[in-house]
Amino acid sequence: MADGRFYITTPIYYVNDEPHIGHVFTTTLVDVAARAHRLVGDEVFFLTGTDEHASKVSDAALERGLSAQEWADVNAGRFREAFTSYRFSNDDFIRTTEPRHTEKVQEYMAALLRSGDLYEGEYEGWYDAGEEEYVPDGRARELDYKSPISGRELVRRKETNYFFRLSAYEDFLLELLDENPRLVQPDARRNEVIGRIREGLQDVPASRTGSSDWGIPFPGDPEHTVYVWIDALFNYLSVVDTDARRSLWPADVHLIGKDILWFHAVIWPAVIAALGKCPGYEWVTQPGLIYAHGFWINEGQKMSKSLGNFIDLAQLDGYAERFGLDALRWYLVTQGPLGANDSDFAEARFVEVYNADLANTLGNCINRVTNMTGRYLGGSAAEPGTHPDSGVLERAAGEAVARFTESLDRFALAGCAGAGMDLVREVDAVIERTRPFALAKDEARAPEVGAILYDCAEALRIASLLLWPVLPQRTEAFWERLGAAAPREFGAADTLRSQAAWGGLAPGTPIAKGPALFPRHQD
Ligand code: ME8
Repeated sequence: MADGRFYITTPIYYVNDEPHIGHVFTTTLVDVAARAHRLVGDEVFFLTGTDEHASKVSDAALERGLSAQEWADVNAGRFREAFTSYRFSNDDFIRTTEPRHTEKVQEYMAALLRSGDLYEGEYEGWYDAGEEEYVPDGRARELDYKSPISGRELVRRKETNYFFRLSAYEDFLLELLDENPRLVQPDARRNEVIGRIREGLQDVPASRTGSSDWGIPFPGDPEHTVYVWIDALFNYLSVVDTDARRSLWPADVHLIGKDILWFHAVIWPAVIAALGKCPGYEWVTQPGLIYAHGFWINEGQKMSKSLGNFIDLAQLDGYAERFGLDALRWYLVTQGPLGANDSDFAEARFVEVYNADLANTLGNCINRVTNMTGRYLGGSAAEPGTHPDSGVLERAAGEAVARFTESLDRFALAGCAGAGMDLVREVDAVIERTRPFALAKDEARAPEVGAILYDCAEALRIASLLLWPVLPQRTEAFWERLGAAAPREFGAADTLRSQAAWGGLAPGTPIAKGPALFPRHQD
């Protein structure tokens, strides 16, 4: 990021089923971060995609009488379509069945075999079939031999496999985490990871054998396929391991859910370190941040396949139709489990937040300012000038921009959104204090009215820039009313710094009234 490049990833999602709120949530957060970084002028690369070689994919295909590839194609198509309809701004979409990925994975595995970090051996342990992972013995006992995710019994399994020498990386990982306190966030997650590493690391399987040949053939031993988790993690690397993209490495942010923290905060850094020691891969260095968010629950209940209560695309689309896509994004980002805790997705809360923030604050403030500009100023921005609250909004806008960039640096996306919305609240406060609607009755005070409304419109212009990453559609509609180019059309020189400079709104600019951007929702 220091070099103005910003590479951010979502997990790649399993294609045993269609997308649900969890997938939309993580991808929305990454979309917001990607847009925010583009806004501050970074060259952004936003990667998402699908993880296809899991046995739950081939099992689900079998149940439907399809080949694993056919079923993967169906669901990868659903993910792609959904992500297009949600207007995510991803720069690439990787499917792990694509040759650009499978060929690279074979090269990485071959290099790790040569270095000795992969070896053939026998393994017996407690296996969580749904999650496709072995659970260390001590942890399996703590979990009462049940999967923490699905609740199903862990099974005792024995196999001859290739293994990754994770145990050799215990000290390395503890040092890495110690020297880079921001590598794994939030802190609660970081502490959890450190605690578990201290309990001791076992080597982990890197290949599988069995009835199904669904997977990437293991180099030199086609009886084996590459273990799906190693295959999947490598997507972050394979996609940018080309002459044109290699300079994007390392990823600045891997955003994930707390369910897959271990793979990203322990196995992945160890694999990176192992590969980085291999000739030709010295450039493969550690990521900037591995950020694990919490989970959504549904109306107070944990979501699970067995309960059949996942908030699915049909429900999310329903919210987007009733309230707009931006409103759904706003709810996900401002009310979602961005930190270590879980959040409840509840319809009543959605409506409450929509009305409070979007209808009564942002939408209403834009209405007030554009209506008053129409009524008192003939519909265009007046000259700036002095009034009793002069300087208040200019200062507030400067502070909001600073808070936005500072929040972005900490990956505090709700803070970025809050910076924009608090500036809108400041505009409301100035209107309440200065009362332009009352001053307008006295013709002698017309310049003051013009000056107040200039400040209000200018602050709203800047607030809408700060809100753009979360509310791209409606803020662009507002910008168009101000006759300004939308942020998506910004050139390289039009970054937040230049565009948010106070005074960007030229006097005389027509400020069109328009339909309510966020109509109040009545039950
Ligand atoms: O784990 N709340 O894929 P996956 C919030 N393929 N986010 C949720 C969620 C919830 N209730 N449920 C799921 C995999 N997620 C692997 C990843 S990466 C190299 C391989 C989100 O389809 C969250 O981001 O099970 C979680 O990490 C991800 O979906 C898991 O998606």
